[in-house]
Amino acid sequence: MSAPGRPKRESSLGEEVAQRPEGRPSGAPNRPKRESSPGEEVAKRPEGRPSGAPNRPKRESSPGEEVAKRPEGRPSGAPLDQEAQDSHWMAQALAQADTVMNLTTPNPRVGCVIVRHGECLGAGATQQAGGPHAEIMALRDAKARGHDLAGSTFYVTLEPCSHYGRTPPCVDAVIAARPARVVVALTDPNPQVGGRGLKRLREAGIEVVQGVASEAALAQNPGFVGRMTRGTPWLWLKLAGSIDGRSALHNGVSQWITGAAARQDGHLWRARACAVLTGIGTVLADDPQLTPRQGRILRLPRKIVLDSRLRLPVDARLLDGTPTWVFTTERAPPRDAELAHRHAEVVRLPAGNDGRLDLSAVMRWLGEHDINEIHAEAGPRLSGALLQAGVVDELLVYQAPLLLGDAQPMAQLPARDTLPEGAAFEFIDVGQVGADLRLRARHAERWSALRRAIAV
Ligand code: AOF
Ligand code: ZN
Repeated sequence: MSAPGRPKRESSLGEEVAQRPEGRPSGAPNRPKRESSPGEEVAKRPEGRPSGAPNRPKRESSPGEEVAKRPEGRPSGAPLDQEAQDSHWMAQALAQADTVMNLTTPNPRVGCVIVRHGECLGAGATQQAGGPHAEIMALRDAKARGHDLAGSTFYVTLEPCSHYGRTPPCVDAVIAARPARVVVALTDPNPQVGGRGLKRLREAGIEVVQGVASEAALAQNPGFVGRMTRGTPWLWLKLAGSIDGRSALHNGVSQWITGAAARQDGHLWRARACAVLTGIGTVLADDPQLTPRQGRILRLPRKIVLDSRLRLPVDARLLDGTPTWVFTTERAPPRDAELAHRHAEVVRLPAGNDGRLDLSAVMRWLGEHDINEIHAEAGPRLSGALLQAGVVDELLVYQAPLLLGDAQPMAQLPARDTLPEGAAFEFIDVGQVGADLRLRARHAERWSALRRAIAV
């Protein structure tokens, strides 16, 4: 936050940039006052998960948050039947996965707990790609505590893998521990696994239960499941503006529309994504860094710039050594070598009919290059184009309690003569962040398609 008397200007992406003449001092009248320090508020949140605003609630289950409060061990009160026990312990496994939301890409976030007679014997979550999977971490934890695991139950949020990837098959290690049961939330949509892990367990005489808390597990890994089943990443589009949906005044001035807490919350979402995507218009106007600067930064997301004429300046602030892809068309000038020096790889794709980048082709390319989740944060034109191209899976919208009147929209979309049939998006989380609202809405059809693809 800027010190009094040293105003900073906020870029349209909510980043502070060097002061420019039009910058309004931070104490300006229409800058809402925060009741608590947003920094503190964010710091209190559990690890790395884009968070929980105070009055968060609603329709999407947020397993990590709920179970984090529960003590480990036998569920309290009357003895639970098998189904209730399974959902209790699967919630613990989901909470494990929640701790690695910002770590595992391109692998899914998976959690595992090993239980016997109501006692947790070991727990773990997937590590960085190339590192151990959740089951191996839980096995190591149980071993370190001296437990023999014969007759135990493994709760895993994804089917144990059966293939040699960067690591050996988890299913062999699980079978070797001689559990009586393995309970999984999702089957693995990776065609190299695809049910073979569960088959191996059954063949070894282990009881297998599948489909426990599968929707919550899918919500932790929409990108991995999307990439494996439809070939493209899961993309959320961050928008910020006023309650009348405006992102800047008619003259382009946009600073301090949403407050510091909302901007910090936006950074938590950057930290979670595999890549942060923006357009060249925003880079030229605001020179953003596109780095996450809040939450547990366990690895840096890649950066992606959509730049059909390859105008990206070599001294752009976002070129800070983080691997970057610059998507352009085949006709763009040959600047590949100078950008390569700045760790930016130029990716040339055929232009669409309008001479611009074909956004669906960009998404397919990213899916082929192991990108699970994209945080898109751009100006009204690219935001509108992403929506028009039908590549937006989720909206992450911050709205300040201001009305800006006839001004720039959050997303530039063509006028319509009729109302669209049925709402494309459905709210999954609505809450307040500082003085602003945060709305999350998921594209209903794209979510249903994901659920169908993995039989949830
Ligand atoms: C599991 N447990 O915790 C995860 C699994 O290259 P590797 O060896 O790391 O394998 C990656 C694949 O393993 C990934 O594509 C997915 O199918 C599965 N992820 N499996 O048993 C885990 N993260
Ligand atoms: Zn595995």
